[in-house]
Amino acid sequence: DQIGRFREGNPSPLYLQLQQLIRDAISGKILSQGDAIPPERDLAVEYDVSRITVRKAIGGLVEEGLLTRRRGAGTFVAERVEKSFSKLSSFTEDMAARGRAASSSWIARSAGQVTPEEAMALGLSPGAGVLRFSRIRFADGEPMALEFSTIAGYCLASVDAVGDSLYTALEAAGNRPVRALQRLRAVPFLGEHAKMLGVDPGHAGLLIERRAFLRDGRPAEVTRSYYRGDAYDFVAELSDV
Ligand code: 16G
Repeated sequence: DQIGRFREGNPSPLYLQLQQLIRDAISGKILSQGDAIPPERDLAVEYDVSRITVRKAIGGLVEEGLLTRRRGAGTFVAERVEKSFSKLSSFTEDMAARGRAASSSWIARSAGQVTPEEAMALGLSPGAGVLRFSRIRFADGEPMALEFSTIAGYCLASVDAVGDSLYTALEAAGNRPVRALQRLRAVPFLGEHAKMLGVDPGHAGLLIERRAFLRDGRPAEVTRSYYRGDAYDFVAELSDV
């Protein structure tokens, strides 16, 4: 049996225990993205629980986005990250919300003077100080995105203030952005970028440029994020009121 067993004497409800076993199996790579979850009735028999319990467990994980249902085919470990296009969240938070561990590796980081292009993007004056961060972003060790960030110098004390999460560092400095503009564009991954993400040259990517601002309206960030096209769904809620 792939998924593990109930722990004896565990007082929490069975459906939650079953959810935990499935989560553990996914984080322990016993179940991988795209793998099928055994049919409801098999799980019910195997764990000696009702089908209602199994349905509730699976339903909850589907709602969380950890599992997906494919009509007529069954339930699978979700392969894509669904990311809100309207929420000002960070990569680390997006991954945590899906039970995945975010990490980064640095390509480069430096402090310097704003370039003309950055000055235009951020609305900063020539000569203003900025911090630059280039990173590969991972989810559970799997490369998901490349990010190139320029942060206005007044937001952070130094490049060393940033560990794995830029927004955590900005928040700690009292300078987490509260508003942003984003632009999304389709791009192929080529050359070095494809290599860093471990995809074939020409692989589909999504470039999102975010310009983010502090509560007082001053610019904080301009970031170009290159997300793997096969790993992301961008979702937004639209209304006409
Ligand atoms: C997201 C943001 C990016 C931000 C980063 C901070 C998008 C399109 N981009 O990737 O602008 O710099 O999160 O993440 O959402 P961190 O706090 O994990 O470093």
